Amino acid sequence: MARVAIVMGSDSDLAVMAKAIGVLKEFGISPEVSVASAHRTPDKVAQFARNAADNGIQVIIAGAGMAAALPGVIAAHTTLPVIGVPLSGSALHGTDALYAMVQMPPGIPVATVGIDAATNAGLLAVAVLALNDAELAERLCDYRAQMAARVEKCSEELQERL
Ligand code: RP5
Repeated sequence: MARVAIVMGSDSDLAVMAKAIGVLKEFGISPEVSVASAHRTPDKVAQFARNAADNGIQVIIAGAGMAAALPGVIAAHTTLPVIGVPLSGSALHGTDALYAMVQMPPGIPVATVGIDAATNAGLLAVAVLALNDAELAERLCDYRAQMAARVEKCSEELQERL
């Protein structure tokens, strides 16, 4: 049973949202992935969100572009944590989606990551799950340590090149 659900407003969002799928898989988490639109398929979105907790979902990642209502509408129908990924493929380069997601009214929060920052959305979902999963928490610490080691290596190599 999937613990994380990834929803995107269109299949045109997949290229970016694949980064969230990829990082979750690095942690051994297979997300449930679907396309649903707050504007084009509103009933599907509401039904998905209302049933998500009963279906074993613990965190929802929702990516959308333009007037990106998707994560907010999902959050309106569930108390599960919702992570929003604003996507850039619009005339406003994702600032429209960013504002739509981050400016939620008090009471219905969406944890909004940066424009196209689907990797961070995946990592935030891992962090939420890690609260009740010691093995995952350890893997998250290892991930951070590896990242720090890569930065150190880059720094040393840069110094050698100068
Ligand atoms: C949004 O409109 C989707 O999330 C997508 O980012 C954007 C364009 O969708 P398509 O016209 O490519 O289906 O709802």
